[in-house]
Amino acid sequence: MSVTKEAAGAVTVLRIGNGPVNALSVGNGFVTEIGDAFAAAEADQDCAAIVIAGEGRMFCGGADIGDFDGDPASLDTLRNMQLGVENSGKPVIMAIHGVALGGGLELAMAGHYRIAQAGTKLGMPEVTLGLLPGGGGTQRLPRLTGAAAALDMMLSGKPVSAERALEIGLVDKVVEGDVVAAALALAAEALPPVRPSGALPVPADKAEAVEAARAKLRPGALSQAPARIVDCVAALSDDLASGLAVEARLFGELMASEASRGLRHVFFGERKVARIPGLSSDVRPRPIARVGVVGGGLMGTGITIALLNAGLSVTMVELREEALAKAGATIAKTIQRDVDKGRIAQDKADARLAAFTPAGSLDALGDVDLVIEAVFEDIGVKEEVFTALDRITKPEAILASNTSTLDLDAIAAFVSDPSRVVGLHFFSPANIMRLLEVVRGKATAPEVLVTAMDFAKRIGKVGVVAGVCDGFIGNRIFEEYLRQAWFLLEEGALPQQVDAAMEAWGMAMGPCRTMDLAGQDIGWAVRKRRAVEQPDRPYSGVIDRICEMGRFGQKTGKGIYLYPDGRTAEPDPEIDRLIIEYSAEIGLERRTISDEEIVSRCVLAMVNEGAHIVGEGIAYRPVDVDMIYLYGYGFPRERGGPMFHADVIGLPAVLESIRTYAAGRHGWAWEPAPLLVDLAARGETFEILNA
Ligand code: T1G
Repeated sequence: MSVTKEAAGAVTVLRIGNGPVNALSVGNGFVTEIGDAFAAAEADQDCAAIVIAGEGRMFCGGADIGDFDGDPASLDTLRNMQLGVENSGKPVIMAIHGVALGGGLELAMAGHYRIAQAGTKLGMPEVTLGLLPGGGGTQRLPRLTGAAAALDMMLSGKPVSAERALEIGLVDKVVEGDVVAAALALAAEALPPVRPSGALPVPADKAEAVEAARAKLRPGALSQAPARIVDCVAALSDDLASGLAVEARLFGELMASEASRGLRHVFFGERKVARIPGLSSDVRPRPIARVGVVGGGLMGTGITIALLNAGLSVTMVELREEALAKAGATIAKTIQRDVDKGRIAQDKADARLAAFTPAGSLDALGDVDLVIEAVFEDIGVKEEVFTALDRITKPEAILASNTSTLDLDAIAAFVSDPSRVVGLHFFSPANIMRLLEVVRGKATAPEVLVTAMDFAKRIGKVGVVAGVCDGFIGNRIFEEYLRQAWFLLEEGALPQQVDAAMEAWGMAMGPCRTMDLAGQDIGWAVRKRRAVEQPDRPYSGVIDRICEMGRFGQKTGKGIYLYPDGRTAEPDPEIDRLIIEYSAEIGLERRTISDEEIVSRCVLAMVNEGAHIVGEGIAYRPVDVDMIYLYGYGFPRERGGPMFHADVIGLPAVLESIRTYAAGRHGWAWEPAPLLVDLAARGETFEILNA
């Protein structure tokens, strides 16, 4: 952590440095150090102007998110430092490069002038953390850019380019070269007058922009940050201090909110899961340049697109000529769609397509660094493929299976050196879903695991390590969630009630609709297999009755719901009747089931299975379970994940509910996880295991 001072003639250059993103940490004294260095420069008779710049690769990535679990007043230190900058009697020029985000952009706006290096990103991502810009951003940004542009930045959380920042008045100049030199040149030209952003007038479009933004707010949203941001802009007046006071108060409310605590947990969580406990940092990833994908079906195609989008060279092997041609056409069409939608330029699309090589034989994979197998979920087919790959590929090539239901250790045994086998379980659609379960087999070498995790980050996925068990982490939990959903149907709920309750609670999609989308036949296959492997853990038979009718969901036009237009789910009275008749058939008197019970049983089923999984060492930490459920199963980010949510409820209360269910119908499904029992008894939380 440092603030270095350099005199350039009559200009003092302060460079701020604090870790990888120059986070404006109050806790470690960094903000105070900036304030002290600034005050010294201002008092320096030989100093006529002050330039502030960031050390390393960026100006500043924001306030320190870790500071927010403490006292909200800690931000006053940051606010006061920024006011000191803004009220300086000497002109202050901000030299911005890399990124200026959140509190970092607020610091830049406390300056009198802003010069940005071309390529810089400037943004207000606080809303993604369930917060609002609490360091004066809601009061200064609209004054610089107008209320509409400011609200767009603060409500979307998306950064703007340096050029866009120039257009809207957020920066005064964009330069190609050294941004500090440009700032010094500005100061040398003609000493610019001080120009406090906070002294600028309230933007003329305030009322109209606030009204338009309010109209777009979602009243039932789990995070109230968007609404509070609009409130702060509505509070803009000629009295800057009163607006800042409203902002500080509302920031404190949001900081304490469950939604923000959940979102901040996710921010750190998605980075924490990248760390493999107990692995020496000198285990380095192998270089991966050329990848082979085996299988041109839905998954193989999606995986190939994801890899091409990440700039990798991919050879797809599909033995069936027609399927290979179809996959190639889908790949080309998908990449071209990104051009048509303005997401990428044509030359980038052409480069991606040029990196794709279709092949009809596994012999084409002789020089790849990694193979990802995505063939039919049958152990015999896997054996054929891996036996051939063992013969054809380089000894140092990593062999990965995308299997979601088969035993990875059994697959690894088909290879003479099983240490090079790992699981890369993608989620469909593989080019869209960010989750990647990295399955470590008994024999998987540490270097292979590290390479797989590095590869996940490189292709823009959230990689989470899972041990080998039936369903790894995500699907194993998902099956307990579905088990409760199907029991609820036979006990008295109907599909639309179960889905509506879960979606009102925050799930992106209810269980019935989800399985109609994924394919009821896939769930049916799992239940058939488990009926043999785990006969003492039956599911409700009601869902199988629907499958026996050939109603596999959206892809067959009918599932639990009807899909008259092929996409929109409509309740089907015939299925409602089938469910009611099924209850009678098994002699079960249906009862009215509350939405609260639906949510409680579905969510606590996830929590309990997650606790089993962590306790068994299949997941390293509870936060790994959280990230899997957020990025693979549509769990609401504002609730942080199943395990984080259990901590919010309190583990003793969670255990009490589970014990109540364990004493009830199908209580065998509610065997409390030993880890949960232990933590609850000690008054501890899952969080303590995330360190
Ligand atoms: N606070 C604390 N730690 C942070 C941080 C932050 N703002 N930003 C990054 N880190 C850590 C991160 O956890 C990781 O740690 C390391 O830095 C590298 O991060 C008052 C209230 C800036 C685009 O939301 O978007 O200001 O895992 O791997 O890929 O109004 O970090 O190595 O231990 O992500 O190069 C607003 C959050 C905060 C921006 C760089 N700012 N950060 O990406 O590195 S709230 C943000 C990012 C606020 C004010 C409000 C990205 C990045 P570790 P990284 P990167």
